[in-house]
Formats: sequence, structure tokens, C-alpha cells
Amino acid sequence: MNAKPYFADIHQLLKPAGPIYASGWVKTTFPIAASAKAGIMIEFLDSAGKMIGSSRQPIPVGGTTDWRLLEVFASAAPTGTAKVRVGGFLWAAKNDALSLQGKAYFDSMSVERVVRRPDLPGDFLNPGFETGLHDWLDQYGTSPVLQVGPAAGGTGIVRSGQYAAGKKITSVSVQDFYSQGSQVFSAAKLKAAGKKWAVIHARTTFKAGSSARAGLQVQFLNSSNGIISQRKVQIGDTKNWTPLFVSLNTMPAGTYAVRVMSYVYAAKGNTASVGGWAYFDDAATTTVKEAPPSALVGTLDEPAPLAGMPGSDEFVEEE
Ligand SMILES: [Ca+2]
Repeated sequence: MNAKPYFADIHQLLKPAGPIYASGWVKTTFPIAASAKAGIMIEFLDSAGKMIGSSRQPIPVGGTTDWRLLEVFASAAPTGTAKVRVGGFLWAAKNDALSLQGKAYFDSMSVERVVRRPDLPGDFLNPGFETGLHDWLDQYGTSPVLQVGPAAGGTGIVRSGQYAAGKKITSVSVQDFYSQGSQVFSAAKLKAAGKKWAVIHARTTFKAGSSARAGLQVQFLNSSNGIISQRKVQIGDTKNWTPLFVSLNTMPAGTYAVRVMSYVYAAKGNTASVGGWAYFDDAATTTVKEAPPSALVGTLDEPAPLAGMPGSDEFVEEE
């Protein structure tokens, strides 16, 4: 696994005929900082055995987890499909020795030729990064850096527990810096549970007056994953842990899913932003605008500011 990323799968081959829904239970026992991830896949192969399409979890399972049901769906095979490969996969980055210290388990795999959308969760998985950076879809910009706090023997910046996520603004020379970590929820489940707010705690070390911002953005998605509208709250400068609340109330008509994203932004050419860090910890969806309690383990920080007392440059906008 040193020359290239590790990849292994266990699968069966099916004929291409209509929709495919596949599910399976997956459990992993990797160290939380390992890159290894396990998931369920549907892959479409042409007559030469070349993959011409696929469907996988956007966020496979990693770290150490209990058994989790994973689902994947494809409405139809692409033109030219000769065989369909359905099964489980295991991936790890090259040179990642930590991933050698664990296993992935698969059980109760099933395939049905039916139209069934994978179920969306109703709340955050791994909301406080206590199982590492897993379960967050990380896109654009630089990869997050796992913060290992004093309780776990490290010197990282954490708000509670042993771990948090950190992101550094690395470059603004070619384009705006933009980096995000997100999870997607079922709108129906959020409503049924009476959830009215999404919150994450952010801490920043940005230069005063620079364009760097750390924020929380909520996107209301229709059943085709199109954005109906969005709302966000953000902070700049250097700030201690600050809860960023975005309202989930009064979702727009037709909202099927809700994407909640922590993000870091800096404008192109604003070199004063480069080198600044944003840290994230303790995300939640809540019924009232109240910061989830800090575990007060492994942190010497002052308590988070009271909810409803945001920094002066915080703002909310709807688009
Ligand atoms: Ca934490």
C-alpha cells in the first residue's frame, strides 16, 4: 500500500436491468487518524470490463465505529453497461501506516431492483470530531487538520473532548480560498424532531481587517439536490470559541434535504488572510438557540460566549 492508495473490494456481478438499491452493514476498527474508509458501491462496467459509472456513499465510514447501515442507489445503468458490480470497498491513502492497524467488516449485504432513495440522517454524526475527521464531507481548498487536544496528549486547539478540526488558509494567489466540511440531513426528520437551529463552534486566528472568515452555512435542497435557498453566519479576525447559529425554521417549500456546512473563506489577492487558522468543534442541531454544553475536558479555554451575543461582525444573509 505504499506505492499507491490501497483499494480492495468484495462484490458480486449482476445484469444491468432497471434501478438498483444496495445496502449493507459496515463496521470499522481503524485508529481515528487513519485515512481508511469503507463503503458500499455500485459500479457499471462495459463489455471490456471498464468502469463507465458508479454510485458510492459520498462519505464512507472510517475510524472506529459500531455497525452502521449504508445504502446506495442508481436509478438506471448508463448506456453501454454490460455488467454491474455491487459490493463493499475499503480504501486507504498511500503511505498511511495507521490504516494497517485496523479492519473493516461487512455484513448482511443486499441488492434489490427497486427505486429506493438512501435514507438521510436526522442529525450530525461525529459532531465534536471525537472520532476524527470522519463523517464530514470535505471539499475544496486544503484538507482539515485533526486537532489533538491535551486530554489525548496533544497540543491542538479543541473546545471539548479530545479532538477538533482545524483549517489553514494556504493561498489566495489564484482564486478565493474556500474550503468546507458538510453533512446532509433529512428535512422531514429535522422537522419531526422540532429542530430549529444548526450550530457549530468556531475559533479563529485571522489577522484583523483581513477578508478571512469562518462560518456556518445552511443550504435547503430540493429532491434533485438543487439549492432552493441558503443562510449563513460568519466571524472574522481573531476570536475565541464562538457558537455560530443558523436557523432551520421556516424551511422553504419543497425542501427535501438540508446541508449544513462549516467553511473557511478568504478573498483572492488578500495576502493578509494567508496563514490564518479556523477551528471547528461541537456541532449540533437544536430545538432552542442554546449552545450545547462543553465537555470541559482537555481545554483551558474560557467558556464559549453566551448564545445571542455574537461578535460585532457576525451577520446573517439569505440568498
Ligand atoms: Ca471535540
